[in-house]
Amino acid sequence: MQFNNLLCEIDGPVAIVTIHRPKALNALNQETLEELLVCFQGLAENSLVRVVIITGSGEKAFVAGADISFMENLDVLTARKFALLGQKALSTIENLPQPVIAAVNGFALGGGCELALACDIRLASENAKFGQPEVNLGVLPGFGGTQRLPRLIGKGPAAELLFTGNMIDAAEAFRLGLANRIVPQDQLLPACREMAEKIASRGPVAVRLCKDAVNSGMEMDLARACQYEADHFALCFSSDEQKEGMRAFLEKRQPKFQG
Ligand code: DAK
Repeated sequence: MQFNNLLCEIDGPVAIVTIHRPKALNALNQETLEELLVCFQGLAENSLVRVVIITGSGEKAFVAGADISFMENLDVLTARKFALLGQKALSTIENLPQPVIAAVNGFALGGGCELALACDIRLASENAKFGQPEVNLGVLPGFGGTQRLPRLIGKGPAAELLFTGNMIDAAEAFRLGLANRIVPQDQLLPACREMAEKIASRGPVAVRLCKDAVNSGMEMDLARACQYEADHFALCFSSDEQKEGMRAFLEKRQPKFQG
């Protein structure tokens, strides 16, 4: 797939999507969001891709936010259209059948932090900085940040970040549960790739069902969510994957999953 603001490489079972607008610290304008949407819609249909990593170009920024020069002169209707486009792109990433790992390699601010929040797992470089500075610009987050951040780190810590617009470093993001892990900058992509390859080696149907159970279950009460999990668990027994996984364990060998 060829894009103006994205690079998408597929290497075996892992796809790496790089947002590439280095002059604007990879800020998200309309074209970049449209490309992200098309790119992830394509990856959703590619059954050979088992895990996706998303990162930003360069060593300074993951994504420094929605593009402020693009947003400055939006009117009410185009602002709403822009917010809906961003939300659609991010919900396509969140609901991608395959797991998505954010390699947060620098500033993840505003729409950039919201993009990282739409991913399943976030690994941060030591120089990463997270924040929702929209209130400094006289707006609130428009790509789901007011909803995903409290769900991930809890209402109080999310409210503090959202209302103050404070930027936090990788250590604080890790303490809050916003980053799963911190790694040196030069180890970030290798660490993401290692995690991606480990996930890709597991039962692909089980991983997809697991992701759906986590995401869908978070929106249900516990009883319904456990029922949903039980239905997904039962579904695994219709697959060759379950037979191969359990047979391999009993035969004391590594499973060979076909997907
Ligand atoms: N948009 C556009 N350009 C940006 C940018 C951004 N978000 N962030 C940085 N740049 C550009 C800078 O303008 C600069 O361009 P030139 O001057 O070289 O042409 C270049 O990237 C390098 O940036 P700096 O010179 O500022 O670099 P520094 O190292 O000094 O500072 C920084 C790095 C990340 C701390 C700083 O650039 C910064 O504060 N950037 C803005 C961060 C920010 O406020 N992000 C949140 C954006 S607001 C909604 C839809 C969406 C949203 C809200 C509502 N609706 C439609 C309702 C989402 C909003 C946001 O994400």
